[in-house]
Amino acid sequence: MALLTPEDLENLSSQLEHNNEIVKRVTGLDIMDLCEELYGAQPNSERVGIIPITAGNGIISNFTASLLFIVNYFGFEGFITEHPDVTGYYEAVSQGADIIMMADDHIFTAHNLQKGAIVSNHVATGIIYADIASRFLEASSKDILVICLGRVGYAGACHLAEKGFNVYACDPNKGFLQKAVDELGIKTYCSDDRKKFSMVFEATPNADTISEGMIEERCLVSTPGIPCGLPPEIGKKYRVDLVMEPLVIGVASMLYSVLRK
Ligand code: PYL
Ligand code: MG
Repeated sequence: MALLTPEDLENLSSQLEHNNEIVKRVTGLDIMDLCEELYGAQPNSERVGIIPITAGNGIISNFTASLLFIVNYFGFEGFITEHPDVTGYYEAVSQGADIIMMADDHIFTAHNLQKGAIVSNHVATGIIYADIASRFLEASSKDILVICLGRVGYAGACHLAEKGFNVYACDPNKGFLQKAVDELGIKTYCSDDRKKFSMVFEATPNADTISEGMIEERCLVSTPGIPCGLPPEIGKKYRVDLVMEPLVIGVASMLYSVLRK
């Protein structure tokens, strides 16, 4: 998994405000309302213990501070433990954390100690970015394109299939694609189909994965991907709205997701 860099997390607040305006305009809901509708739950100042983890590549300098900003923005009561790792876990639970958040290089998780609910950033991010794409008010049909079926993309495709959308997907890994066809009933998309979409959920760690042949003149692209899969010149040539930021939307989804059992 590609790791965040401190540069990715700079001016998170302005990235949040920018994306919140777009989400509100293209779906009719801001991120907070969308999370409430998606998960049927509202925060109530639950205490969230954020634990720095030194495993693997170690601490990302502004990662836990970014989580603290996000947790408090969405109406929880966050705190960062003084110590990392196991000592930090003990500290968080001792200080009455309802929810624990921590990340090594493979899994970033939120665990509600009271409800027993647990979620990974991959799943929560896939679900919410796919859900944002599917709520495009100007969509021309219920056809939606999912680009890449990794841990994030597959979770999003699963959510969209459950919501009854006509999910088309592409992935270089034919095994991933076949699994999604067999398990989710999605359709495979290939560029020579010449089919165009007004809703695209992109979940790849690559740039320029979205080509002109894929999108309608008016289109919503929703992606947690770093770097951005939408080439800037295509975004300008067509009336494309882009919802993309590195961490906030995925973390909001994690937090709301564990409010229920
Ligand atoms: C959660 C992000 C989204 C994309 N890649 C994931 C990532 O960068 N994971 C690594 C997070 C490491 C955090 C470090 C710390 O500061 O506690 N262990
Ligand atoms: Mg995000």
